[in-house]
Amino acid sequence: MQQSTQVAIIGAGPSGLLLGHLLARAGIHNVILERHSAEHVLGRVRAGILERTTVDLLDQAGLAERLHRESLVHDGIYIAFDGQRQHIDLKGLSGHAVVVYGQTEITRDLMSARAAAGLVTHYEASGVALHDFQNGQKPWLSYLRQGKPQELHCDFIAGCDGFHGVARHSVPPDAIRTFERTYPFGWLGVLADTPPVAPELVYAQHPRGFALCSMRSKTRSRCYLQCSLTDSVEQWSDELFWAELRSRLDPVSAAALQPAPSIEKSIAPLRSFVAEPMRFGKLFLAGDAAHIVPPTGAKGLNLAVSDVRYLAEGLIEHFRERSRVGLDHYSARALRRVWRAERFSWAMTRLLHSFPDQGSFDHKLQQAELDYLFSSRAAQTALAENYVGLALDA
Ligand code: FAS
Ligand code: PHB
Repeated sequence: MQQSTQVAIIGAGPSGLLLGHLLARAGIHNVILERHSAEHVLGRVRAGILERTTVDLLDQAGLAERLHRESLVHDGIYIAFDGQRQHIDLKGLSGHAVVVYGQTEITRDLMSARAAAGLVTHYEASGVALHDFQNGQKPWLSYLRQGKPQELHCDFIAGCDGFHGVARHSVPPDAIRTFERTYPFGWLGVLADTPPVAPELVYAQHPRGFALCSMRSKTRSRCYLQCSLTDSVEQWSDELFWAELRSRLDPVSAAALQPAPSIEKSIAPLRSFVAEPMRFGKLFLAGDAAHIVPPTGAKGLNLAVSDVRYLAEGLIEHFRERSRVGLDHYSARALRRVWRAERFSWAMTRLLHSFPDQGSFDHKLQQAELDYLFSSRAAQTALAENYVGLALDA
């Protein structure tokens, strides 16, 4: 069966759903092809911290009503090391706070808005393939739905299909450059109905490894441990997880820890990755399809949102004013923000994790950097302004 639309979006994660919402509000027809079911997409537990620019965009798009009802506003974070817990006053230093609201909830809000608007999302669309996006012809997608071949003809394709998606992998190798750094460890994450150990997030640097105590509400915690890449979830009982977390925290946080049964437990590898450019003829990449950051800086989801903002602006300008300017500048504009977030996420990861090949000199450098951070308002201000999110087009 053949369908037509103005923008064909691959992926119903935050990037694809938000782009579809912004385009529809501007009267631009779009169809999303998602390889999994909506339940599967919602079942992935991921990000939790929103920058002010992300909340502003969700507000402008009429998507933030439940967010404002249910989210938590945090004016700071804690960094624990060497048996102490120090506070970084994000709001006092940068003028901005961050918002705690799980990616799952944003995805749920976006799915509800799309369904309410009667917009088309084909879930469980398999075998998506991209055609004619670079040869000046009209691009189109082929895919299978319930085993039956389908075609989706369009003016543009948005690759919002994540790191392992098909869009980036459809670009001829000589047309794309990739930059990558992998890390010799992963993050073991646990979601549990237990009160957070502190009123704000606690990032802990410890010789046994990094730990993070985040949250989804005042009664639900999301905690992480740096773990080996060879670890499996099965090796980590709840008891072992909570005992190891307690051993890596400062005494005040450790004393507040209340172990509880895990609701979700998963291991994610860490990676820094950027593909350049983010446009290939009529194909545009956005979000994890184009870049990945280690989650230490809480940037992944927020970067996806700023990509989508820029891409939506360019597409709306194209369809409304027949102007190419926004689309021609999309890649360079997005990549400037991407690389600043890549730098910050790498720096936070290097500062707070134990690297297996790290010698005693590197360890002393880490300690000296933390010591300097907590003796310098300038250093804390630099961390704060990056953590809350740099101004758009700064
Ligand atoms: P996504 O990967 O979320 O969505 C892509 C969608 O495309 C998926 O639904 C996928 O099923 C679909 N898709 C893929 N291939 C397809 C195909 N061939 N055909 C059709 N559909 C296809 N960020 C943070 O800020 N903090 C965190 O703590 C954090 N933790 C993370 C943990 C994990 C395990 C991962 C993988 C990421 C994490 N991130 C975190 C980053 C994450 O939140 C991403 O930045 C965010 O999901 C980006 O959204 P999308 O670009 O929509 O990509
Ligand atoms: C989360 O709540 O999942 C979270 C928070 C901050 C991070 C990473 C993950 O840096």
